[in-house]
Amino acid sequence: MTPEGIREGLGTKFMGQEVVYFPTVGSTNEVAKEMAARGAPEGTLVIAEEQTAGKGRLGRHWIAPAGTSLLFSLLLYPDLILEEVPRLIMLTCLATAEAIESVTGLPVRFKWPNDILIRGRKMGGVLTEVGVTGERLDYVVVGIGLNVNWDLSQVPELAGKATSLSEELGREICRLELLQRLLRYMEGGYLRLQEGYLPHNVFTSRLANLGEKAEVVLPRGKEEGFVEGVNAEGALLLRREDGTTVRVIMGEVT
Ligand code: BT5
Repeated sequence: MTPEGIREGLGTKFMGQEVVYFPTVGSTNEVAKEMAARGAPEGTLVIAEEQTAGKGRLGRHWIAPAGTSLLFSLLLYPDLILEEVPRLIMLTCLATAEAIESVTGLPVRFKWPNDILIRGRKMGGVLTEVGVTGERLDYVVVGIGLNVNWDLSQVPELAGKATSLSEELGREICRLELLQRLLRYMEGGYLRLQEGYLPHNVFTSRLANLGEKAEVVLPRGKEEGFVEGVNAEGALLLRREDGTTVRVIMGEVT
């Protein structure tokens, strides 16, 4: 993958038209945030073959050997308020799912709020970071990590929980094709989002545990209930045994 190769035949207006490429970098999200501070254009793509400090949420790490994955961040300046950012996370998951399905035919499901699953195993994740001044949203960095061509059963801490496209398909796939499709879906969805499109119903329809019982670990305590869906604000809706519904804004589904 090269910046020229990524742009060639991409056909987007802005998504991925500016490419910042690294063989190795700490974290593409960190670079994208620096690019925001320098006023880089909307849709700037920061992509790396390898990250030495790949980030997950809440201080967790993202693991990927060099050249095996898609590891990238998109810099966006959406016309949204901070509370609406979960829409962009859901939209990103949907664009990713559509791109994966169109290239591989594999069914993609989600685990709220940001996991991309194939046959119940984590194949990718989304990490969104924002820049704010007071109430104003200055920028959003959307980071995406996708396991494409590598065997995760080799990693003891992920074995049985994670998977890749090559593991599921039994053959390697073209990362460039997947990336370009994802950028196209992402641009289309992003433009619709700016016009007021709400992605939560489609996102809900792809939840792996929809209608099932789930336990969610909250910042304080935990909640248990049947997964009813995700609302427009991106909160997970759980129906408790007593029939009441609780909205979970932050938590980990176990
Ligand atoms: C995520 O976090 O799932 C968001 C991951 C985002 C990574 C991208 S790569 C490009 C961009 N630049 C960055 O620095 N980050 C973004 P979270 O939900 O917190 O999940 C992290 C957890 O997933 C870890 O604690 C591991 O248990 C597990 N994990 C780590 N690497 C994995 C992998 N390659 N595949 C599946 N699971 C993994």
